[in-house]
Amino acid sequence: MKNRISHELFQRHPDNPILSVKDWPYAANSVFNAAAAIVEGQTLLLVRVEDFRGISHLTVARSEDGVNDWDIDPQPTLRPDPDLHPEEIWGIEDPRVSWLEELGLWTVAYTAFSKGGPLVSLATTRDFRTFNRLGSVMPPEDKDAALFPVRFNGNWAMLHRPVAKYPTIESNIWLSFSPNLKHWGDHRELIHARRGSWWDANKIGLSTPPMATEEGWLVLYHGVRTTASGSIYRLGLVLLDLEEPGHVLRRSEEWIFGPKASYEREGDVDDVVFPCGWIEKEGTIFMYYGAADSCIGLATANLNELVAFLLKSPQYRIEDW
Ligand code: BMA
Repeated sequence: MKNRISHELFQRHPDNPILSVKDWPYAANSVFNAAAAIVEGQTLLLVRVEDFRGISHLTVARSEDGVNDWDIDPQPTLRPDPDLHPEEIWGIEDPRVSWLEELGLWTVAYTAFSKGGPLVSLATTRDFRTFNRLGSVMPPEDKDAALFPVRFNGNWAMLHRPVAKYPTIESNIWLSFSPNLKHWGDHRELIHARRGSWWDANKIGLSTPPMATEEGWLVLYHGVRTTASGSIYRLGLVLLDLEEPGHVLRRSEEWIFGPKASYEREGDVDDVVFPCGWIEKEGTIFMYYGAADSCIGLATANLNELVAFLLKSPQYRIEDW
């Protein structure tokens, strides 16, 4: 199939990169790592924009078809606010959004770059015009967070990625719970980085928010392979139990998407595909990803194919990792 590389399950859009600084209404160094949502029938991206100081903020782009004719806010939509939130001193990055039907609210989980390192912050919004900050919810170093859209046994749930220093430096995905979105606990390690020569050895992180399917929660994550010439960011899939998200059902062995196109291979940070948002329209997944920390690509996949692929993947055994 055209634009599909080897075994990859996602197909690059022929217009890629679909958004870059050329399209931006104000000067910026790079636009990448965007959250995605369907809001009032339009595709909405909450885009990480890096300015010429190296500090990031978030700006909304809207489109009818999610591919073309983006209507981009003329000024930053959500800027870091270090006066009220000192943890945002070095910027806000990599948002993931989830719709909480019960509250009639979107949550935005984002990385606040504090003097102590990156940490997880939360905000809520109804319209992506005004935002209500809940502040920091996880201490550094922790990032790559997103909420599940529903409660489990009365508690909200969040996936996130702290960095462990013991027994070796290792980054795994954790699951935590909260009664009120602000105070989080009952932390447990959920998905482990593999070891050795695997594509997702030693460092993994959540990519997009978990998506409900009949077979379970579909989770897209990134694995970081360290090589002599830098890191390679690639993507894999996990399926979590619908009722018990702390139970991992399946995990892909092979990566399902990785940097291959020139705009993914070369940029401010080479060899990076970094999705923070995906949406589903009539059985098709639209995955929006930062490419080489410089621009935004779109790749699509059939939801049923993703789930079928995962159901053929081995069952997850925590003791293996
Ligand atoms: C990760 C995050 C992302 C970034 C990626 C590649 O650690 O900081 O924002 O896209 O590295 O540089």
